[in-house]
Amino acid sequence: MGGLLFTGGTIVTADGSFEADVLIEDEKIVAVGTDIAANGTETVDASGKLIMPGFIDAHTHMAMPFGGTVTSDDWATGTAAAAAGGTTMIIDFALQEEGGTLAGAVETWTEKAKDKALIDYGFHVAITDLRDDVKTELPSLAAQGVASVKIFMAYKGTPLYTEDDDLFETLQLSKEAGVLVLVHAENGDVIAKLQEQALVNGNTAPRFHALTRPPEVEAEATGRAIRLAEVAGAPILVVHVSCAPALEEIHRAHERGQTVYAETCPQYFAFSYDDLAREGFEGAKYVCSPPLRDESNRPALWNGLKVGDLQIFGSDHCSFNYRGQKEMGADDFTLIPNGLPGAEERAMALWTLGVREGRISENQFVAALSTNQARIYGAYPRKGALVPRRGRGHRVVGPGALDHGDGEQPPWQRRLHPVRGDDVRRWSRGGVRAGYLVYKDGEILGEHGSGRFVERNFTATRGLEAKV
Ligand code: DUC
Ligand code: ZN
Ligand code: ZN
Repeated sequence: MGGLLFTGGTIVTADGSFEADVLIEDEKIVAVGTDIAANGTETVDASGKLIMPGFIDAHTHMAMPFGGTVTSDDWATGTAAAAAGGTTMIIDFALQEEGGTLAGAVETWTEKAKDKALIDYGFHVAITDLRDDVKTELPSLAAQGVASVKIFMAYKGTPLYTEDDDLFETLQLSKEAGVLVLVHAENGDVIAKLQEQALVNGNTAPRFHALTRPPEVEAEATGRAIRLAEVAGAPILVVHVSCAPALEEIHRAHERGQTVYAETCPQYFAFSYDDLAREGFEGAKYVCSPPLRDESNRPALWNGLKVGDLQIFGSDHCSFNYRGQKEMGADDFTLIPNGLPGAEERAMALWTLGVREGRISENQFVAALSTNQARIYGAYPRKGALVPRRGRGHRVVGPGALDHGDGEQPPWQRRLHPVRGDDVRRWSRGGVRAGYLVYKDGEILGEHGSGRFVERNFTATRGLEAKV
């Protein structure tokens, strides 16, 4: 395969920024330096552009059955959206089916992904039924390169919901197996009770989604999960942290020296409870869990990203159409499928609201979108770094231009997104995966099915307890 030489760009890594050329050959970065000779290699003029490691989005839900329907992006449209946002690898949630095994979940998700993925991918398995045979099976995940599992403390009354005893045992078993446990931390019992009371009182509008999931139920579950991990002596990762009280629990754990990783997402910075409370049924577009919060939470979340209490920024891409899907909850907010897209908008949102506003540095931006994701999820340095490497293994690089145009809505953008038309869209000019361009100037150039499964593990690069 021919190479690619990027010239004249500024390399931005998690540690610093510097001027350099980048040469990619045979799917690997072979040189980063100045005045690299082209020798006939296809050259991309990256003057005035920033070159960053390909972004990793470790929080997506493609073609996932949820809330009585299936997310509207499959692995073709969803990975195209991610590629357009500079992302070159996703880690998606493979759901264990009722009565099914963990291997079955990986198999089902592999079928969904393999002919459609445009970029590289991995899986976390969402454990929904910790039977005895599943406990025995869990350690085999690490050997398959699936180094993380997820537990839902919310969604009582659905197969996702998990009680504390199973969460605790999952933490114990995962620690032994070298698997990281992710938690969706909201108190499912309290939410179910508040929802029941809201409906009895005729409170059916979308905004009651937030009013029945107040910040305290997220904070309580976050603190509980962290303490259970402490008892188990296991690391833990809290996904989609949305509010200051939950972040306080994480900060306290860090002060105690506990290994707690935490993610936040673009929707908690771009939108607020006011969007959920829009006129009529418009608020349904903004229903996700944890819900959108009051803007007063934002300074704490920015500070969390800045000081490292929040190490990663994932999209929680979980798209549903307004017509026919969000509308399922027209008379009852509890039936509105939970989720917003964001795989494409994630980096733009963090750049526009974070770096451009001086809240975080461009290096912290790269850390949250790429390097920390690779480190925490066991893919570093094959992913998340811009360094020359010997030997086999493919490398990624995603050059992004800071100018962003308007343009027509590209075909993969048919999903509903509240920021459509906003000035944060379409900023990434090109994305490279396995040494060739998958996306350039609004066009998808890669082939569906060319994305590869990336095995992740913690033994090669660091212990689970290592600091990011
Ligand atoms: N939250 C969402 O908004 N959608 C999918 C699952 C989740 O936890
Ligand atoms: Zn979740
Ligand atoms: Zn999610």
